[in-house]
Amino acid sequence: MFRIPILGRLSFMEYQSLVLTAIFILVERIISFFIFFIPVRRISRMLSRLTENHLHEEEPKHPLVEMSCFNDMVEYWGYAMEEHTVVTRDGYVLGIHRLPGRPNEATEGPNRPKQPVVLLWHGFMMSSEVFMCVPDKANVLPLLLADAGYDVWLGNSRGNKYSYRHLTRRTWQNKFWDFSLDELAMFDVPDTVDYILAATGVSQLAYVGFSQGTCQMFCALSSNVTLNRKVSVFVALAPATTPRGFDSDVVNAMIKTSPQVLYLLLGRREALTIALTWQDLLPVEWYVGLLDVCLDFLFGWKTRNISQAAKTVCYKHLYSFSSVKTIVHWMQIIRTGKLQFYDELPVGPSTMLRSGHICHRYLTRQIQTRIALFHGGQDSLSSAKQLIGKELRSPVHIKEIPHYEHLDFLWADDLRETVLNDVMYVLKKFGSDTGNAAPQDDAIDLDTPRPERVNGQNQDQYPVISKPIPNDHDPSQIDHCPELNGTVS
Ligand SMILES: *[C@@H]1O[C@H](CO)[C@@H](O)[C@H](O)[C@H]1NC(C)=O
Ligand SMILES: *[C@@H]1O[C@H](CO)[C@@H](O)[C@H](O)[C@H]1NC(C)=O
Ligand SMILES: CC(=O)N[C@H]1CO[C@H](CO)[C@@H](O)[C@@H]1O
Repeated sequence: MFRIPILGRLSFMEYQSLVLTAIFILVERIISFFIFFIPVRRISRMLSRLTENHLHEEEPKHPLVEMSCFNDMVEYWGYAMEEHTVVTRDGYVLGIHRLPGRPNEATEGPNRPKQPVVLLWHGFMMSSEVFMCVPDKANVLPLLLADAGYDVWLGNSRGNKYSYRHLTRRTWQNKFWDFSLDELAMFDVPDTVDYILAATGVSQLAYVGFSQGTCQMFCALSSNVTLNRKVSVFVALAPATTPRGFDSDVVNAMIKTSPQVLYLLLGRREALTIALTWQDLLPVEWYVGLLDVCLDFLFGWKTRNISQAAKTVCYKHLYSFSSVKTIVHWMQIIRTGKLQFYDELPVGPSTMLRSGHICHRYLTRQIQTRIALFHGGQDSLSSAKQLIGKELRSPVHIKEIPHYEHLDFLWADDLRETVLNDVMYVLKKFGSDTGNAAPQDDAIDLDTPRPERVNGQNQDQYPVISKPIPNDHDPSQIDHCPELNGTVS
């Protein structure tokens, strides 16, 4: 059969879908080119009026719908916030956010008590907004944590809305976007952790990641021994390390192609900026509908557990910039089924080259930090099964929510009862051994029936634990990996 050099690994069917994808992307490029010249706001308003005629009794919109940045959202809830900049060792300038405490609480001055610190990190092509934009206050994790007495920090990966800067590279240059998951794990995560520890004066922090936010931490912890000592507990929401792929055949065909083809289709810089154009152009109801269709097409998610009201607010905060190289890296991971470094070798028919080539893996079994996993039964991207099975040593807490898909871990209506209460419990139990402070007991008000307190020792009777927690992370139960012997005390 006739085979084309780079696309040689594709069957004719896959080749067809790839061509369709190319045409689709080309058409989008053309549309966005023209949209660039026309007044987007006017068209958007026109379209809105069109839809309003259809919806007679329109509900008043939540004020958060109109807010386009993190600061406004925090202000809306009446909390204090700070902005900090982390300069990574390779020169990227990351904008990170901090909620230092409860509303109207004195957060300045030398008398400020040391609080336990928690760092939240968003997923792929997102920003820290995804944690803040939830319209139902009971489900806003940063606020819950701030109320409970934590010093809450939110990270932003390089290239996204809040980290769109580099000391010397410019965002229109290809080299600005020359980063994959490796750089997130090697620079963004450890450098942010170091910055926060220096700023707060504590020796350890707790980390809560969502999706790619978990993947980058798994990579960082398995390749950096020092970091293991600086993270007290790592809470992984919807962990994704080796996702099994997409629902759509077109996209699966893209996975099989070589990086060259993806770079050809998507360019070498920011990925899918078109999403922002659609977001500005379409009335919010249409945009929500469009995104629902896309999520169903790509991943088979039905998003039934996220209310329409939550979608109207949250979907507007779903997309932020990332690099095409990160997409390519994810595709490589999906194709090989292994959590590995970005593979620089062009994958082609040249099997000769491959025998002399190995792609390094991130060995998650080496991780010493305590890990808690929260995963969904309906989540097509979840890698919890592999992680629990053999990729991790005993996690300290595992909970499966059978009806949850990926995004439910951010925005589901019953998030508080199913996930957040448990997260608070895990953080309280494992996340505060800073040697300096523990969250004040009375401050944690979870609206759930709490067991009677006996001499202040009630922690172990807390409700809703799906798997018994092994008695504090006992190091003797761990089979030490030879590489790490003696390095971690
Ligand atoms: C490992 O992590 C530590 C702590 O965050 C950081 O200071 C150090 O630079 C990292 N090392 C490497 C090689 O990335
Ligand atoms: C690693 O440490 C364990 C326990 O301290 C010890 O039994 C084992 O022999 C060590 N392995 C190596 C390769 O040093
Ligand atoms: C409350 C609610 O709508 N729950 C739904 C969550 O999603 C599952 C399937 O994905 C549905 O069966 C539930 O009804």
